Amino acid sequence: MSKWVRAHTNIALIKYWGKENEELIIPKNNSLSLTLDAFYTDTKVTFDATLTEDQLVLDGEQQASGVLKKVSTVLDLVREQAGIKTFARVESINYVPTAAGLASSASGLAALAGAASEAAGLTLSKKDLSRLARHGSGSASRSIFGGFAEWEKGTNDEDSFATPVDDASWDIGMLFIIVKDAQKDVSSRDGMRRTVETSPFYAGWLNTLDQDLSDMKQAIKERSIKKVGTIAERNALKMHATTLGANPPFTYWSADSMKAMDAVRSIRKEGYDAYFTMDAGPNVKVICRQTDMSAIKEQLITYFDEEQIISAKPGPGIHVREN
Ligand code: 2P0
Repeated sequence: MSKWVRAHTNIALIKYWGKENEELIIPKNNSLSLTLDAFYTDTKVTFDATLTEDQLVLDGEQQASGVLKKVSTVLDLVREQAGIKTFARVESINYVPTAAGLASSASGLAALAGAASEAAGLTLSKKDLSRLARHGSGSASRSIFGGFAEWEKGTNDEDSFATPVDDASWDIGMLFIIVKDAQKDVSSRDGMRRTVETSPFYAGWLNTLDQDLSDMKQAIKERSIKKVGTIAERNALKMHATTLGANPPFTYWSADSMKAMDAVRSIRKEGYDAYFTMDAGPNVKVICRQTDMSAIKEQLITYFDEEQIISAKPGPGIHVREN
C-alpha cells in the first residue's frame, strides 16, 4: 500500500531564470528559496498493471493525458531505476487557498518525486530526490527541503540539486497578495526560454547573480530581514527586467501587481521592513518579519480585499503525510 507524500511550495528569493540544458533541466544560475507552510501538495502513486497509460487525478478530477508530460518524465525515471514496467495512477491534492491562482509546480512535482519513489520501493537520499524532482520542474528541486534551500546549478544530471541552507526558525514570514487581474499567460518554461534566447538584458542578469547569492547567504546568516528583503526585491526586479527586453517582449506584471508593489513601498516608508518579490505570474509576495505580519496585513487591506492577502510562515521539507 503506497503512502501519501506531502511537499510544500517554495518562493525563490534569488530566482531561477533560464536553462543551460533544457532536457535535463540544468539551470543557468543557482537559486535560493524559502519553503512555506501555507501551500502544499499531497500525492499518492500506485503502479498498476491494468493501466494502459499514466493517469493523474488532481483534486478529484482526472486530467487529460496531454497535461501529463512533466508527471510522466518523473515516473519514467522512477520506473527505470526500479525496473517497473507498469503505468501509474497519481492522485494529487493541492492545498492552496480558494481561487488563489497559485497552482504550484514546485510542490506538485516534489510531492510526485517523493510519492513515486516511495511507491516503487526506492530509498532515495534527499539529494537524489531533489535531482528527481528537478526533472519534473526546476523549482521542485528546492521543495525537498524546509526553510531556505539553494539549488546548485551544477553542470550535469548528477551535480544539479538543492541543499538546505538554514531552517528559517527565526522571525521571517511572507504575505501573499493575490491580485485579480493578469497579463496574458506565458508559462515560466516558455518565458525563460524566450528570455535566454532573445533578451539583451539576460547577460546583465547573469552577471550580478553570484554577488546577489553571496549577499543573500550572508543576510540569512545575520537573520537580517532588511538585508534579505532588499536583496530579494532587487533580484526579482532584475529578473522581471529581462522579460521586457525579450523578443517579443512580455511581462508578468499587471496593473494590480504594480499597485501591490507601490503599497509595499508605502508600507516601508511607514517604517515596516517589508519587501516584495514576484514570480512568473501577477501575484506579489511580501517578505517581512512574522511578528509584523498582522500589522502589515492591516495596512495591505486598505489597498486590497482581505481575502486577497494570505499569510505564510517557513514550512517543512518533504515528508510522508500522517493520517
Ligand atoms: C523560481 N520560477 O526560481 C523561478 C522564478 C519562476 C520565476 O522556477 O521549466 O516551473 O519546470 O523548470 O520550476 C518557475 O519555473 O520551471 C520558477 P521548469 P519552473 O521559482
